[in-house]
Amino acid sequence: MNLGRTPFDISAKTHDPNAGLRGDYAHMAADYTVPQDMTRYDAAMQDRWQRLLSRQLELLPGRACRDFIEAVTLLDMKRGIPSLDEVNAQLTARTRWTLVGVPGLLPDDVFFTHLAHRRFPVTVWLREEHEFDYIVEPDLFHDFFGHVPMLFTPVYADYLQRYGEGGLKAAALDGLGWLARLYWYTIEFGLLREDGGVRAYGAGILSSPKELVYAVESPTSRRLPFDVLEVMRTPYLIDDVQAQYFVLESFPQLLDETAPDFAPYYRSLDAEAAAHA
Ligand code: HBI
Ligand code: FE
Repeated sequence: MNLGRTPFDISAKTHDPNAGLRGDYAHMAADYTVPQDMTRYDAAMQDRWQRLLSRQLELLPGRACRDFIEAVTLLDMKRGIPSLDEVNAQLTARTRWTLVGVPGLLPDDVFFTHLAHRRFPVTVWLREEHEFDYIVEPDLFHDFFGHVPMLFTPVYADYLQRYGEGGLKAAALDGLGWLARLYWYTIEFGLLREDGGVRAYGAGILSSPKELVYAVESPTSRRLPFDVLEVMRTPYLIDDVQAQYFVLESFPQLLDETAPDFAPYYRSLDAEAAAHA
């Protein structure tokens, strides 16, 4: 059952899959990649990058998971807007992932294909000043600061490739809506039990000043034990803090619980949804 738009289902916007998106899709390669032109980041953008970065770095201790903080230290993003090629030298050696520049959101099948080949798409443009606190589409800061550090964790890196492979299968089983929820509640808004508390590993949480505090510390945020089927049953909000979060006991749990083939999950979820229709 298609539950409607996945958060970034750009093909749903118009017949032209890239209409209404702000990136420059005119000069991309067949796989939607574009070169990252470091000369286009002017002084204002570099300054904005430093302010976005400083604000998040201050919030990380006690809220971001250990692996994320270790990778952020290694990446040393205060040197300025990172060059994907430079980071690839470290990343590829560590987990065989490669960062590729993209103009922005990609059609699901293109996105999944990159992940399935251990290529992470990173948006090459940075948000405008008026979007400092909130941006609808993922920009360079969300993608790089939020997503890239976790790619240095082998188990997470394997899960992300598995997710891409699963996405290509889900498309054939009409299970994209269910699978998008797994993406949302792990890769974007996942929490991990660590050091007797809860820490964030999801990019959407880690790149948001408000949500990083809310998800990890707020007494009103609901934190549920991670369960794949329960995650797939749970709709999500795109433009507000989440009504609930799912907490992993460990990263290996993520890999183990998503090892089975999801086709039976999709069938039972479709049946449940039909029964409640
Ligand atoms: N494209 N560049 C980019 N980044 C994403 O995070 C992304 C995407 N396309 C589709 C998508 N995410 C979601 O639909 C996932 O559920 C696949
Ligand atoms: Fe993201």
